[in-house]
Amino acid sequence: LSPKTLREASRRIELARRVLIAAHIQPDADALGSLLGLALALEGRGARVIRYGADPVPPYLQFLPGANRIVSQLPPRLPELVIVLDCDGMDRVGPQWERLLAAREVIRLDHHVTGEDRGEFIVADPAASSASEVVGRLLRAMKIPPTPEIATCLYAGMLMDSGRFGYSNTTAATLRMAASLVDAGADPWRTARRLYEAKTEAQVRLLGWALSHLGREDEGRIVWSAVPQGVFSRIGAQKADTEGIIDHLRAIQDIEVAMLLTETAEGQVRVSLRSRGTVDVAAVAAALGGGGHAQAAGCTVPGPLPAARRRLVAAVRQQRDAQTALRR
Ligand SMILES: [Mn+2]
Repeated sequence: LSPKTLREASRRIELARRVLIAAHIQPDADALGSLLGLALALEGRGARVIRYGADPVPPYLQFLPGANRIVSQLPPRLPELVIVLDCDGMDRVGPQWERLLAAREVIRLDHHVTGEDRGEFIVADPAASSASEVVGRLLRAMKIPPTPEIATCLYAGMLMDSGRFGYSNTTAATLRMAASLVDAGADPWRTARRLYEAKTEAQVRLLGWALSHLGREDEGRIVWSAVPQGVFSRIGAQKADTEGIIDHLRAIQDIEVAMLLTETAEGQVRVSLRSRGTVDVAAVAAALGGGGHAQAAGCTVPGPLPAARRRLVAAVRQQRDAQTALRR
């Protein structure tokens, strides 16, 4: 991500008086942290900001400043500028994504290997930990000092997407940005408690079910768990309650790929993929219509669960073989 791109983005954003900011469906801490942090920063400059999210804010993220101001309906007339955050493609915004392209200007700010360009101005750094980190850099370029509220939003996004500063996307720049947000008023202990120690009983039970029903392939190099729709209703869990389960699967020593499959009410299967680095799971997900990073990716495939699982295992093997062939 070049300073020139950041300057160009700041210039375009500074000109706008009315802005709509959106993030992806099934929002996580980075989607909402980057959205809400940027919204507060631009409001501080006198802009009028609409915070848009197609899906509701999960309860554990309702502490983020401004979370209660997110609307799920697009206004009849779009503002001159639309900013889309934490999305590797415009369609991640939800069913209304094509309408957003009607705005005079669309900027997409992200930290994924970017998907197709739909005519928007793209500000993406695949080496950044999170969209929140990229927003932090944008605010620096715009010379906007973060308030404690802005710092809290961005810090939460960075903490979650970096795996509490433990994933391979954590760099010295990540930690410096995080430190500057703590200087600005973010509270590491309070934020970690909100993100990681506010689970419902149903979430913990769902985790227990997923871990006690895990399966393995290829001498344990691939581990998976597949949660049928019926388990959600029996436990009283929501689909957002699967957040974090995949990290427990990945924690098993000597695995190469961990997969979490969850059946939706419509009979589709949502797939989360994690890799220890030997298999590029972004390529696996992309082959099945999804996307993400080399070590963390996802896709949605048709059900039923056993067929989806076999398809994913085959795709992982194929990708592993392709990479082995390349190395020879
Ligand atoms: Mn993110």
